[in-house]
Amino acid sequence: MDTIDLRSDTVSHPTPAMRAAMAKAAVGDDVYHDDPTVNQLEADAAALLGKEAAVFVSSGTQGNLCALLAHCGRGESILIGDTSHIFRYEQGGMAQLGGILPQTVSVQADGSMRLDELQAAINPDDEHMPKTRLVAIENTHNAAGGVPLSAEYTAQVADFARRNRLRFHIDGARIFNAAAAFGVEPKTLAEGADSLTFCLSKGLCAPVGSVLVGDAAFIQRARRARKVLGGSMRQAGVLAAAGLIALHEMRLRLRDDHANAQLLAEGLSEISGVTIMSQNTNFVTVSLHGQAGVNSQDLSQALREDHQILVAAYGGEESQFRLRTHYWIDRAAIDKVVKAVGALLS
Ligand code: TLP
Repeated sequence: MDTIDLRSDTVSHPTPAMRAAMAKAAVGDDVYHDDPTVNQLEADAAALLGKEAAVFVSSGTQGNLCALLAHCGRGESILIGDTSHIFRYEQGGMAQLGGILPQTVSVQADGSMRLDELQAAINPDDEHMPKTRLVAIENTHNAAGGVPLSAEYTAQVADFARRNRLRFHIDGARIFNAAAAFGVEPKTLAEGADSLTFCLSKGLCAPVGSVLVGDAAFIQRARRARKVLGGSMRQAGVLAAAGLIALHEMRLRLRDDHANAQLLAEGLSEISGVTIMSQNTNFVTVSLHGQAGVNSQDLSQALREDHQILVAAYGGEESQFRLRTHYWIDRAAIDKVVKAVGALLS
């Protein structure tokens, strides 16, 4: 990748090892459970997350929706963070397609939801109200700036769910970043959850795919949901082959991305006009203030045109932009970005 693309970790391309593995992947018809590479990916994913079974899906959005459709019925509701990806950026698929209602709870700066607020949001057993069926958390939390949620917090939510007879789902799109940040095994962050979706196609570089894990009966229901969503694939082993490399090799290097994000934040913080709003895992959120003399849209355009550097600018008066590191962003790229921003704001 010649361009330095920091808009998201979703932009990461497959590695040469992935392309080679895809070319020689053993395949079969996955709807008949005949694809050995998909079967291997699902077995390995389930083991890594400490669950009985797994299903390979096309995206994080599809994995989350399959989970909600498998856990909840029409007219039931879920407790979900007000800034969560599932609530804000998945088109309300649960309501559009499943008749499931979201009941939002505020997400705190550390990505958590307060347990007393979750408790207060549960509907009483009253025929006027949708039955609250599930609680979902997001780890790492995207809108909170990639902040990882600890195993202790996850255990508290699991306990809350058990006491209230709710199912517990984790949108773990970046669960391996959280595991790397805490230095724990991924299964530690899934303990007590009934289901978890994780993505192979973000910082892990696979071209396509996510995996949903849970117990065997749940995964059977999720497979039915995947089918009706048009998500059952045939010779998907070519994709799963890249997924296996993501799971076993790329997962183990995420700390490099976190270190690079830290370097980037440190470098940018020296530039006058720049404030680092947050730096967690592989995310850096930057705000420009008056001294910068430009807003984030202008800066992002100049970075693109003059330096082939892509960042995601947003916010009106707040004028923020976000950067995310991934496999294709090395230390030399970090230096270039810091120099380019410094030159444009000088
Ligand atoms: N997030 C994308 C955009 O959709 C915002 C990104 O660039 O970060 N859960 C979380 C926490 C996510 O961040 C995303 C993608 C998803 C689910 C959905 O995954 P996909 O894009 O595979 O459907």
